[in-house]
Amino acid sequence: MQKLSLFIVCGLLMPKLLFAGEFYTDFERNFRYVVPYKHNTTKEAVERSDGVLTVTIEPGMFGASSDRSNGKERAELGISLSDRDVWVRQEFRVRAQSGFPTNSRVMISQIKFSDAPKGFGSPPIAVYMSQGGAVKCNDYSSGHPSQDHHRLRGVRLDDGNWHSVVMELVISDTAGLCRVVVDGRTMIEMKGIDTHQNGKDLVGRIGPYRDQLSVTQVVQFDDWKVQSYPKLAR
Ligand SMILES: [Ca+2]
Repeated sequence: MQKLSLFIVCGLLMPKLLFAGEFYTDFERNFRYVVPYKHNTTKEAVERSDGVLTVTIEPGMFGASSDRSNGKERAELGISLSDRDVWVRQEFRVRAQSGFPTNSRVMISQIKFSDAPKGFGSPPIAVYMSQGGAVKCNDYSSGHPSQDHHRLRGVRLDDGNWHSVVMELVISDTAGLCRVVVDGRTMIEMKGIDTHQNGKDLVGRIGPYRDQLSVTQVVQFDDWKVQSYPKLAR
């Protein structure tokens, strides 16, 4: 509570310096999101009913201009975050409905800067439903993305049950943090790293992004929450 009070006071004193934001939907009603690429495959892929978001990704859903030539397909939803924010948290519940298991790469969530410099396209944090579930953190300190990417242990994200995912990121050139917690267990954690992708707009994203496949995959989401706060407030 003390930290919260401090934050509110700081927010009043320095509203331009200290931006804080929070987005939440339980998918019971319509909500606003951004499509963080050119062609709106998302509109075609998403359906909201019974308080759950269902995303159906089909062959040929090329979202970004380069997807067709790069052999990628996607149907993502994004929440824009202030680039002044240094601490970002994205959480949701997710379950596989069909098209799994697969070893072909299927990302289901990432936090990413748009327009990152060439060679910096790999996001600082990502979660996959392929390989039974996997996580990734990137450290850019060497001048290129250096990743720790590994499969989840002790849980399968693609087993058809609901799973909770919490992604935390501190954006920093030297003191960054990347952490993913699944069903209450920390699956990856990197501290003191360079998480700054040096792009333009920071966006929290859910929805499949995959290497091109000939099968349809269905993934459901619920309780999507995105928060961003200045590090000082924590
Ligand atoms: Ca719900």
